[in-house]
Amino acid sequence: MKVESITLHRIGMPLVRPFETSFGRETARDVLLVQVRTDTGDGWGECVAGSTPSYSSEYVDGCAHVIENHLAPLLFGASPLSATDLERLFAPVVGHRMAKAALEAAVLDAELRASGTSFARYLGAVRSEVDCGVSVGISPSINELLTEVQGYVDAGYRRIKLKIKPGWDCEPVRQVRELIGADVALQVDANTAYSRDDIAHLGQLDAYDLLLIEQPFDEEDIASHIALARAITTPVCLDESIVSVGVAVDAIERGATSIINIKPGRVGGYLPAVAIHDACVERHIPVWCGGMLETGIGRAMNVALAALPGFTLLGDTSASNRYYAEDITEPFVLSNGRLAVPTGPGSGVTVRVDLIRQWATEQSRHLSA
Ligand code: NPQ
Ligand code: MG
Repeated sequence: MKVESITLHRIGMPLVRPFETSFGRETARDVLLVQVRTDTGDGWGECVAGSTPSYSSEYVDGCAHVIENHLAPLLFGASPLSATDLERLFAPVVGHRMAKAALEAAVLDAELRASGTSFARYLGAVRSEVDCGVSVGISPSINELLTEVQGYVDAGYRRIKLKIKPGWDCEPVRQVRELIGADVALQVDANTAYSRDDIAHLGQLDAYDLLLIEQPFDEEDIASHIALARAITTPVCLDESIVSVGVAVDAIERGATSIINIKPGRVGGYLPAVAIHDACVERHIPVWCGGMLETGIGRAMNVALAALPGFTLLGDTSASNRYYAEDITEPFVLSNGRLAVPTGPGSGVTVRVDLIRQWATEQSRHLSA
């Protein structure tokens, strides 16, 4: 396959409700979409970076710049090309995994569409539908949080994840546990908002039968996660820290994490994501698929990934309407707490180019050799 040109589309998608985490509050999703044209047809990918470097060091303008100036030239210079070549091809560019992942997704989509293969089949899915969880933002009040959580339980979500930060942790968790009862799975995500001095405080969460506590400390601070894992009974799960197979194996072997959140964007693509999955399966570490407020493009691919055998915990693979009133593909609709894994070639979804034009926040950029 040969990549002939790349078009970068930038859109703003209004969220159905603001999404607040320990690092900020989003009211719209600023998304970079990547469309590749190859000699065998088109493919689409999505960049999961946010508009500011808050979740991680990457951000949308930075990703667009790296793609245009550093990654696209490498792609145009390589022929013939397969998605499996990309990790090596992009190796001269250090880091910038979200930018690399967006291109990888688009190349993979084009390649799989051309061969009539679905993402699910190609990645190794073993399920035709996946059980779904939902991530619930920090609320203006506990009452509003309880109303929102009840809505998700009523909608059929099988697992609730609460965003926490200092000042918004034990009491909201206690009241949500009381509301949903012992049978609904519950977990929390701090997005690095705590420090090592908070270990005793975080130990109070052990009272609420949580599935896990996700990334309480800095991305680079593996040592504090080891100390926490030794001090509390709630399992520690890393998200932001896990950027590669090497880091994943190191964190597991050192006892920093007993569960891993896999996000293809954070680790450089779907192929690195599968490699982390495989390393975790080998070490009996359960994994689950995270979410980055994806459009239907990334959502379709994530649902396929979440159907792999090691994804034994429920992901943040929610329905489209958790975030968006209208999606840029066919919407993903929850049925009995599950989403169907797409079966069509590539991602299996069709991009609504009319909506991309309507929601564009910048002129599309066309890149070619
Ligand atoms: C997480 N996601 O697991 C992330 C954090 C997150 C669903 O909880 C713009 C870009 C907004 C990236 C909001 C969920 C974001 C974002 C939240 C990432 O940590
Ligand atoms: Mg997280």
